[in-house]
Amino acid sequence: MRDAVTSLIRNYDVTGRYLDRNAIDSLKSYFDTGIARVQASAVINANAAAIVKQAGLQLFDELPELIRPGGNAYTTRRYAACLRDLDYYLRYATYALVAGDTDVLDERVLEGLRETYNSLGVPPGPTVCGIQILKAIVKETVAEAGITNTAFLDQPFDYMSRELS
Ligand code: CYC
Repeated sequence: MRDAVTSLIRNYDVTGRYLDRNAIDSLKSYFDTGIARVQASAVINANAAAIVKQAGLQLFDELPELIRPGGNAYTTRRYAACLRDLDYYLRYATYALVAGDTDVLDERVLEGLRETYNSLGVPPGPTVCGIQILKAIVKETVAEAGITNTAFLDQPFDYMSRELS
């Protein structure tokens, strides 16, 4: 599992280079957002249950066919699996936010997930919709907590969305 610093060092080490201007700029931007990343993850952590609950309500409100007979989230077991998946996405997003790197998402969330979803008929479009709803609620919640300069919040959610599309 890599973070912004170990990823960068690995890239430079492979080619035996000293850290150049680009490296310094990218390290600087990571460290400059460091405190805000930690604060945002603390806010998400404190509100995780409410964020997941609201995201689920909004998802099923926008796509009610998911919870009707024949929908992939129909039956309480599958409804619960869907909320659990949203909770996974949120929790791993906080790890990626603090790490400043999406490697943890590849390794722990996305590896093999598309195949699993395919075999269970979990629809990718609505899953991506759920991840984007989570992102919007997270941005709102973090902004309400008074944390500014939070452009970095999009990355893990958009990355998971892209990989599942
Ligand atoms: C199922 N979601 C699953 C399964 C896995 C994951 C492995 C199959 C096994 C199980 O049911 O537990 C996902 N597991 C993960 C992830 C990790 C992991 C991401 C990384 C930590 O360990 N259905 C919908 C919605 C969507 C949904 C669009 C919610 C956003 O219609 C999710 N996932 C969903 C559902 C199932 C599922 C309904 C159960 C499908 C079934 O068993 O028929």
